[in-house]
Amino acid sequence: INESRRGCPVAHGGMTATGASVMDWWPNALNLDILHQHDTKTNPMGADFNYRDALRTLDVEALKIDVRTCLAESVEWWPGDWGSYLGMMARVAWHAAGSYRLADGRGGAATGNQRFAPLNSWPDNANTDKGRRILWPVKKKYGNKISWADLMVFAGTVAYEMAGLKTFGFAFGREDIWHPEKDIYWGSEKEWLAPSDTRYGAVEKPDTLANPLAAVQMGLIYVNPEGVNGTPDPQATAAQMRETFARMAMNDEETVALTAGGHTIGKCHGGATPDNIGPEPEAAGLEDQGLGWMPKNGRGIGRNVLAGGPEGAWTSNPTQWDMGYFDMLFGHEWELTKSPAGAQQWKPVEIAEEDMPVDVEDASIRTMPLMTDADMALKVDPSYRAICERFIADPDYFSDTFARAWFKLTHRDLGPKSVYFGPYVPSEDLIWQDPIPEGSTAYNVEAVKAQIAATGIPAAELIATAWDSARTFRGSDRRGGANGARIRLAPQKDWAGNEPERLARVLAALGPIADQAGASIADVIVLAGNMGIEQALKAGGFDIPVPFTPGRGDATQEQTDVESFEPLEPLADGFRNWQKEEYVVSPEEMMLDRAQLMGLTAAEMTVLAGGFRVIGVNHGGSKHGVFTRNEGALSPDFFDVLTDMAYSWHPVEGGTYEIRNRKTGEVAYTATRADLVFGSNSVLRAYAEVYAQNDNAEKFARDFVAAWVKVMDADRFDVK
Ligand code: HEB
Repeated sequence: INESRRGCPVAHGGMTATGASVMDWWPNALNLDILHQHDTKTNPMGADFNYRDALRTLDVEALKIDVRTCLAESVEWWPGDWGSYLGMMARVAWHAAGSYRLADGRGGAATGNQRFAPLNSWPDNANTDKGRRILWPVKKKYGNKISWADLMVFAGTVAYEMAGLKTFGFAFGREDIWHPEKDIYWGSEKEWLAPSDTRYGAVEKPDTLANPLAAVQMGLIYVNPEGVNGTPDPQATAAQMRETFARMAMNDEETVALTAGGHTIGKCHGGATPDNIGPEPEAAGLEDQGLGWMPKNGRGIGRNVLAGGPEGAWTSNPTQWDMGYFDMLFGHEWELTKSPAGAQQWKPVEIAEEDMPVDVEDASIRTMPLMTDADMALKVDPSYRAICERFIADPDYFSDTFARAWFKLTHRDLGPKSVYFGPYVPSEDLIWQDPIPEGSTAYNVEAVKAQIAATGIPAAELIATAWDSARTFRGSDRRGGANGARIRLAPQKDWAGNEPERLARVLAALGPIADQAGASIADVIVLAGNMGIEQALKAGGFDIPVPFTPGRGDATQEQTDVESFEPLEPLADGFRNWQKEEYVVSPEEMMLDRAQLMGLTAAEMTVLAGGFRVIGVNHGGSKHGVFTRNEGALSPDFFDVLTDMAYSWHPVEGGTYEIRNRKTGEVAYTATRADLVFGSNSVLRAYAEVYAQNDNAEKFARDFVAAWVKVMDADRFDVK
């Protein structure tokens, strides 16, 4: 046998299950893969496909009728509870949306990521796979005109409508991804549903939950229904709920409305023992064809389904939107019991026969209702209880609060109103949408430029102001960015990263120019930044225009939910070579994270950082990484020096570095980790070499301008 072929008859590229990845060998190397997700090669629709255009051809009313029919017609392979799929689809949508967290804007319903690992296989998502499979005929019929992401949320919303809720509205516009996301940190545990202890500083103090996480355990959407670490204690569960829901910007009232309203329809499925079900989808056999949790030993459908563990419905009429949840919770005393699957849950001490929900398969059989520990929390926690009492006294208020909270839950991560599509989009502006009034394009750009020039503000200050205004953008939930000019409002105007004193000075000069021209200050900030770049280009000997797209609007302080903007504060900005404090995460990792949120590629991150250094836009005027004798002019000098073997590199106290002349030992420059990573990481170094090459100076300048413009326009969904 040919030695090289022994052991394996095929090429190794296909052996995905064996061998260690590069990251496994060198776990401390920066993993730049997060910048290169959702590439055209993974997207079967091709570069020309535009989901918004496809939506324009969608017959929304016909789709709605088909979804309603689909939800009302029970299929044999997975019969609907009480003959329909209302509860199931509502949970599919809620679990899609509920993975969102405010801290980094990641997670949520806007990408259809529930189709992929890890979410498709999270223990808490058990049987959402059946929900999507039940929707498949509808997806197949409407094809490219409706994404999975939209369809799942739409189906959940239609489910509540079918139950009798007056919904607040619905917007289409979620575009599917085609492979699992690589940028979302779900926790460091290696075991599903591992106890919460490692994600908290102290489990009994919910606010010590590690950022950016929102869920209390690996593989859960939110809190553990059986209690903190599985031990029932509604007051302790309430504390975790409060923190967990706050991490997706839900207050107490929204939390109560969502939980009570959520559980007004549907049921828990604990009607079998765990040994009856097979592995989750990612671990299941080929014969399971992408489905998981399949019944293995005996009946596992209808009343014998197992999903989470607890068993039973919350209300007497679990397919109807009504006040039944509160009737049940407050009309009875509750005691601990266990489901057939062995899960902790609460049951009424006493209940009249006619108040018991009927069996999902046989309406002549009455079954025991349940409350999970999280439901009991609504009754036990004083604040939650007061909110329940208000809802009980005013059912219309409850319905409206739920409908609004459901809309927020399912649209929170979709982005600004300008991306909403379809006939059901509510006209009312909501504070969490970060509303921005429409801006003008009818002003004389050249005249404004002349006035900006007349202020005499140095280019670096104009660039820094524009950059700081734009850099808050995060593609994860499409919040932040230069549009709206919220940099001049609380809380942003006072953020240390924005150099408040310089910011106030620049804004004081630009504000009147905007007013006078009828332009938004948001536009003028960006235009001024562009002029700064043009000046640096010129000083570097380049004659390259910096394209400008007018039309941004100016938000007011009243249109700004100060608290919800706090997570957008930059704690570090590798591009301006700054960090607020020392963190456990390295400066280069923080730069990588920011670049991913801004939608930059690794090459764009490289060219921007290297260009910024020599223009001299470091925070506080620091000289780290300013590898040039000609500060202010755009040049590839940063990359020149970085790749020049005439120097050697030395760590010094305070976590910075000296770049010394190898022969004389003289210190030529100083640097941070956010500088030297471009020479040390093998992939970034490859890009640094491209920009250091003698033949690429012009390319460097053009790539720099393109990356700059990309950041300035990242949030312009109104013109995309
Ligand atoms: Fe819920 C279901 C828990 C919230 C909606 N939940 C359910 C269950 C559980 C729970 C355990 C069962 C599952 C099965 O299937 O088995 N939740 C819970 C918790 C929480 C919640 C713990 C936190 C507090 N939910 C919620 C919300 C919502 C909901 C927020 C909405 C809005 N859920 C729901 C529904 C259901 C459930 C609809 C039903 C499903 C069916 O039917 O299938």
